[in-house]
Amino acid sequence: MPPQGQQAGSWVLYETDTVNNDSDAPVLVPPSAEKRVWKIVWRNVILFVLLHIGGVYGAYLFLTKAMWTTCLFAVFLYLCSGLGITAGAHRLWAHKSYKARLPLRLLLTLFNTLAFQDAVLDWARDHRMHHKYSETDADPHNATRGFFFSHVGWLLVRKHPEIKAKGHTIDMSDLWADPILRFQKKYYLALMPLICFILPSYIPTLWGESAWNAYWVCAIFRYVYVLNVTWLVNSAAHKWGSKPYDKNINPVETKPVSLVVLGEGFHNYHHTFPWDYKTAELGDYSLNFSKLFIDFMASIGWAYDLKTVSAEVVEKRVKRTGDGSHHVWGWDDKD
Ligand code: ST9
Ligand code: ZN
Ligand code: ZN
Repeated sequence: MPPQGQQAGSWVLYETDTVNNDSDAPVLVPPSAEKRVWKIVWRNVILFVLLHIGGVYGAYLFLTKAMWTTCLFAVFLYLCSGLGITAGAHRLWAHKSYKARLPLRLLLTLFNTLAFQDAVLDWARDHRMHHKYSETDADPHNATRGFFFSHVGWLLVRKHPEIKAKGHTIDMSDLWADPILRFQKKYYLALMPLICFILPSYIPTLWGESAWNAYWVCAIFRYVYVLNVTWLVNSAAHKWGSKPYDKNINPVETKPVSLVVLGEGFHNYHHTFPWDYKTAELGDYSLNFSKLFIDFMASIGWAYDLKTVSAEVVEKRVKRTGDGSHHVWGWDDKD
């Protein structure tokens, strides 16, 4: 049983050493794994199990039976729906790391609905909680509860009461002011099935693909794939990798994850500087397709006011809180 007042999963400063009871000095208590009640939502468990079985079947058809044009279309849908999350829900709406003109906001709303990760207004609310209360019970996918919980388990159980209790501290008025996002939320139950499942199953029939293959490959497999790579940011990118910018937090830098999530695996940087539109220090295009997309949109004037962090600020932070793995340390050695 944790000491009274301790919030499981977070570092808490105590007035006295309640563990050894022998000091009046404040102590830091590490994140604990306090037992939590899992109120399982069986409907979600069943749907996600069926969805993943369908995803495996879709992957089989992708590798063996589907036309190459259908496979190419599935990859195209992966990139579009991925951008709807990375460039849209995440960098534009949750973090306001750049601004977008109407055509881009419309395009990203379409892409976002294709990704079916719930309405932007809900996604961004959870994500703002994830940053503000990172790795505490008020973080919807609190990574201190283990890989499975942060990957998918959090979508299979009722939310921790702390999320609802602290939820009111998150200001969402900026996003509620956007009529496009209100429209998406209001009509989500009609728009999402049409854009995420029906159109991807129909379009490949225009070049002679069977609706069966199109459904399993372009709708189900593509959806399950994008879900899982997105979830890797919450699980793997909070677990395995280096911490060049802040060694005191769990999020890490991971290139393999970055590659599949279009540039979102530089997670130690992102949690340190969440307002940077690159979500990475350098934003190498090969590992950051989302940056390429936003830069292109900026070049045609659809994106503007791109926020970033100066090299000086990054370097200072690296030296103050980094784990020593950043190349800045190498430069120091040469000086
Ligand atoms: C999905 C989302 O998969 C994935 C998000 C991943 C995020 C990744 C972030 C990493 C960085 C970006 C990297 C991107 C990489 C992309 C790569 C792409 C290639 N604040 O939720 P309810 C209150 S979705 C404040 O029902 P339950 C509020 O009053 C998959 N308040 O809680 C709310 O009412 P309302 C498809 C909050 O009943 C009420 O509580 N979708 C907050 O405990 C009830 O909320 C699904 O499968 C908050 N944050 O149920 C749906 N939250 O909303 C899955 C709640 O009316 N979800 N409140 O205001 C569910 O079924 C349920 O939410 C539940 C919890 C069972 C999980
Ligand atoms: Zn995170
Ligand atoms: Zn973020």
